[in-house]
Amino acid sequence: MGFFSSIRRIFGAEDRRGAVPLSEDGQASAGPSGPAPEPPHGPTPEVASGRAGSDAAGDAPRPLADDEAMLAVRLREAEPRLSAWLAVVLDGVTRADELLWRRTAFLLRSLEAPDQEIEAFVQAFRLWLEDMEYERLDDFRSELQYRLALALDLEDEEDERSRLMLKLSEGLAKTRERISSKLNALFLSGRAVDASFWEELEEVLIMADVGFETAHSLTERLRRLAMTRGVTDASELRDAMREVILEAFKPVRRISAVNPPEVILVIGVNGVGKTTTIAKLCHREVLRGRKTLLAACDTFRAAATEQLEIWARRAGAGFYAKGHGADPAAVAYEALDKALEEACDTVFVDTAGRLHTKVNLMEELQKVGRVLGKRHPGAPHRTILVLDATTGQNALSQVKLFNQACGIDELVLTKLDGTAKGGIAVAVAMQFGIPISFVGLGEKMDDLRPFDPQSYVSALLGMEDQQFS
Ligand SMILES: Nc1nc2c(ncn2[C@@H]2O[C@H](COP(=O)(O)OP(=O)(O)OP(=O)(O)O)[C@@H](O)[C@H]2O)c(=O)[nH]1
Ligand SMILES: [Mg+2]
Repeated sequence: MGFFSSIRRIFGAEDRRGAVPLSEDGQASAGPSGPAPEPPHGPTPEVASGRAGSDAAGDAPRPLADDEAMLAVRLREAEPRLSAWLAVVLDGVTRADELLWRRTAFLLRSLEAPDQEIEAFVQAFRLWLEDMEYERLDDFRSELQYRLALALDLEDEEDERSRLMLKLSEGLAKTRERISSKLNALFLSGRAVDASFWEELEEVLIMADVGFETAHSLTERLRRLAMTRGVTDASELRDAMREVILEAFKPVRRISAVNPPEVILVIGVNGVGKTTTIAKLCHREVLRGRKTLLAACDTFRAAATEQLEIWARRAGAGFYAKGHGADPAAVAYEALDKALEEACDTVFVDTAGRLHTKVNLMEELQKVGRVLGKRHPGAPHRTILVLDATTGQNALSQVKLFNQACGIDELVLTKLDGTAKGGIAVAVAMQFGIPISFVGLGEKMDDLRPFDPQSYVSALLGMEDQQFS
């Protein structure tokens, strides 16, 4: 079981309008630290009703310290969003110290999280900060919010979506810079939709690296749409353009009933970010309370095993390796032995980077896949190809050849933060119809986010003002 089972119930209930589910008297015994609380004063919104005490450990209520009583009032008055609650409880916190632990525990107690789980959350975060050697709040605030959002199952909330939008928008700034002034000039009110319009549009799309074929096909689709709708003014095509690009993205299909562990094979060319992506995905799994194991099937690079082991330790996951030079398929088989024995929920299989054009290396990958399936029927349940967004059009041939060899279920697009050519996502989506599940927007653990086509297209085309104001 993961963190905050009770909170998930609260947020998962029909009443999601609710403000902070602060309980006036439902406080359980003391959290990890801090003074004994007393019930807060002031008006209590409907949230207190019916929930008070439902998940408390049953110990006698403690009085709230003065500052906590004040914080409780401010929490109740704050907008019911995680970032607003954090702004309240982190007021005055500047670094990783006792005040931070006290305030984090206080927030979670206010949300009626069970004491034991609060303690575990705080302890895990504390260890992680020590390990990462982060001290200043600015360095880890985003990670704290990310962990809370995952643990509380709030990732789909508007709050988290706008954080993703912001990140994507920052990440795609370079691409947008290249194309947005041109797009603005194109979709100008009063501009005629004529041959030069279509020509320019195709050029702008090519500049964003959607590729020649995709640019052409997008332009054609938009042209047909303009004709059907009888559009003559370019400004009316801006939203239609968005629609046309969005059609390219297929939703990610999730297999609902797998026999655990779910095995995820991660493949791609050298240096695209496979191991980092596994670390980030593993981090998400662990935060969701899933027992996870990392299998070090990159036996080619001496440092690869060590790199993965460090990530496993940081994330709190299990780890299996045989060392440099071992047969990757044998490592995969034995890692599954261990995962089955230890009743793991999820296994990530890291593989060595390889050129998609090297037949013998692609065969090695196929063998890993076969062996996984032999040990655990149905495995690998998901095969993820990691693509580096900065590589541009070469990504297309990588998708093609890896897909032929292994059958790809999902794509993860990394390094979108550093590219002036973010349009590659459109190209791969349109040409292969393979869903993009996550995007990498930096090197930190919380820099991997579920791919949201709407936010992506808005950020790419510089339309966030219209969409998210
Ligand atoms: N800016 C940025 N850097 C990233 C991202 N993902 C990974 N990286 C960096 O890319 C580099 C390579 O990452 P790895 O995870 O080692 O790549 P790999 O595919 O496992 O590499 P090989 O195992 O050698 O094939 C590292 O420096 C990562 O920090 C991302 O989303 N954004
Ligand atoms: Mg690697």
